[in-house]
Amino acid sequence: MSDDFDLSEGGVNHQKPRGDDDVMTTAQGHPIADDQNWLTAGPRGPQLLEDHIAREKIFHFDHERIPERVVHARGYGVHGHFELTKAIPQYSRAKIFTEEGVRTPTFTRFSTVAGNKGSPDLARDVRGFATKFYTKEGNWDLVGNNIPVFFIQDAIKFPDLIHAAKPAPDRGFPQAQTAHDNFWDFISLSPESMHMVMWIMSDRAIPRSFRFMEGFGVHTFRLVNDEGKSHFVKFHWKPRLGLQSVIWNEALKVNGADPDFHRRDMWDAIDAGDFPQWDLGIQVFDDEFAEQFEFDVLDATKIIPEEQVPVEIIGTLTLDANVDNFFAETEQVAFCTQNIVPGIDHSDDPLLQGRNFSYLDTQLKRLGSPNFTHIPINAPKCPVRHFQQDGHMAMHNPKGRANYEPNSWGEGDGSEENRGPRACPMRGFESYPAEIAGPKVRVRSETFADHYSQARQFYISQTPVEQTHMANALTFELSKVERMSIRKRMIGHLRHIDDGLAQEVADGIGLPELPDKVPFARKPITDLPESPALSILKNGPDSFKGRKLGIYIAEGADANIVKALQKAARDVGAMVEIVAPHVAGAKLSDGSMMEADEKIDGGPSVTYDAVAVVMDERSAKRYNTDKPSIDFVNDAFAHAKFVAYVPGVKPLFQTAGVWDWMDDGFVDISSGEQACKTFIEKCAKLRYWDRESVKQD
Ligand code: HDE
Repeated sequence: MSDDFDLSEGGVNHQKPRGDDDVMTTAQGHPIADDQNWLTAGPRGPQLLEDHIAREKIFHFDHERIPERVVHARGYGVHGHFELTKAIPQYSRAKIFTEEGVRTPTFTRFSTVAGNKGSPDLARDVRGFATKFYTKEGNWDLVGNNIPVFFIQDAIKFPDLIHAAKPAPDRGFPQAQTAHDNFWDFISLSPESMHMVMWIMSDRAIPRSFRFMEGFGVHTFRLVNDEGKSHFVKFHWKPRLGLQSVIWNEALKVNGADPDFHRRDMWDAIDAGDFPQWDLGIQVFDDEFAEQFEFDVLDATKIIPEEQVPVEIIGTLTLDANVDNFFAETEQVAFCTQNIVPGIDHSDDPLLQGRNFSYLDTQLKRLGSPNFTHIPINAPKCPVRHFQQDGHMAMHNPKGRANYEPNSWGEGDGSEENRGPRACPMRGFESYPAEIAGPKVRVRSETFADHYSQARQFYISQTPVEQTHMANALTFELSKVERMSIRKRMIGHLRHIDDGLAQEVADGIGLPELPDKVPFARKPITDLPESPALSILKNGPDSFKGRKLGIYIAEGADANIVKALQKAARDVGAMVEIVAPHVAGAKLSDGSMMEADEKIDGGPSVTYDAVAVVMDERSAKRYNTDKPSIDFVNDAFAHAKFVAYVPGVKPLFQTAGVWDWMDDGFVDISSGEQACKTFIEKCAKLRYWDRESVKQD
């Protein structure tokens, strides 16, 4: 205590250094004697400008902020590595794709799009999934999303889309939400958005964790091999832990209970050594396939169903280290879609081409200097040699006299100077010499004109539970839209996708009759087959691994049961947290004290994948009027979670209104170890969906 507390006369706490190593200095290295009092003229007199120490401290503080990203401002980055498991020299000459078993260091940043830097994690939104690969041939940035299509087909529309989605300019709200007039006005006037709208109205837009999401490069790219032959490619990230999302009502509550839910989840998993992994998959196809495919492969509002071109797994990404410093790494990382390496190339997708301009440009604005590649998180981990120099914050200008080419330094004329680097046609990047021809025009290609067929395909590929969630989401969003004309126009689009869905949403918002269909540019194809790969529930995990169980205990809880349940969950690789009426914990039946991770108010059931309530009747009676305790049980029921219990909890479950409604999603674990195991096995399904009233045919 005395070490930490050294009060001076004014009550200021002056802590002393422990040795020479922790003497505080200014940014200029001057040792500081007193960092708590500004130099003044007399103890109560005015402050003196002369105080260079105080002024430096305040000066630096005043300039701590940099502009947040104009989109994807809210994000979380982690380090990792990519390991190639299957070389593909037949497709690409890139070393990262040819050297099997080699580990390439990576930095991945997950994000939401619309919200500002401080917005809550569970907004209904697309998630960014951007990975920087520090390859031997320079940085390759795969700047993707967790949804494989996009709202618009041409980059020139991006500012409009984002303006419409962000808070309205007059009132400055709503924050991190699409449920407002401007967004749906824009969308309902942009038929090309309809496929993406299906995805963002699905549970894909409210993932349970970054760890349980897929990632997609979205655009069609090119792979180019040693002989200069090109194939088209789409990139996919497949989470080893399977897919999982939350329910909308749950998302709303998580945002209140823990706005950092996603970043905390990632931090905790990595901190615990439970490293999330994704397999990198490629869909490779040639010109011939592109020619005969129903849609244009350059149109970023379309997918190529996995059933049509299978995803080939070629490597694994492992995220294994949290950042040391959020600002230095996560905030300063600068992804650029134009960062590609020899063997990978762009396609003519007009969304991708616009992005290639935007990302470099935005880094200058945000990081303030063309030397942003000198910041360690952005610096390649391979040799960098060029004649670029100077500019703000230049950290390593090229050495020597030669700063131009061609030059004749070091050419055997006795000059000792280093002549600097030279371009290398053998190893260097070469653009694929695609044939291009045609007039210079401002038109959208006719081949981009089908806006509904794949939207429908996505919808029909979902399970009834997921379809209901989509109808509910559309109803929620359109109910927040004030103008009736926008609501109707939207339903006019839905009618091209699925009349049943349109009807459900119309009923949901209370429209007496279905509005007319909006005109289409091209007649939708209505017989595209279902694609099971598009459903989350058809691609969930088969284990409770990586998930989190919350056990609510109170005084008198059966010690054997609590411990058996903890063990059963940990045995399958799940995390367990103890919740109790007091954060100090609760005294169990055997007299031992079990510490709590959360007090009940801070550990609501929405923050867990499954819950258990273990308390004796006396405690259950004591807490059966306690609102957070009632919500814990009630929400777990409403969100279709698996719930373990012991008979003593009856008084609490009764006031929570679930006792008479207990279904197969409830498991009595009072008989001990085996019952606990059975419960955890059941939890592998993640939710007991039968509890939700599903759509009847
Ligand atoms: Fe971005 N996008 N974007 N975007 N985007 C940015 O770059 C842009 C698009 C994506 O974690 C910005 O560094 C345009 C599609 C991610 O740091 C900016 C267009 C996809 C991230 C930008 C798009 C994305 C960004 C803002 C229309 C999925 C976060 C800050 C053509 C394939 C990266 C920044 C991170 C960030 C522009 C559309 C993904 C302004 C013009 C499609 C994951 O450059």
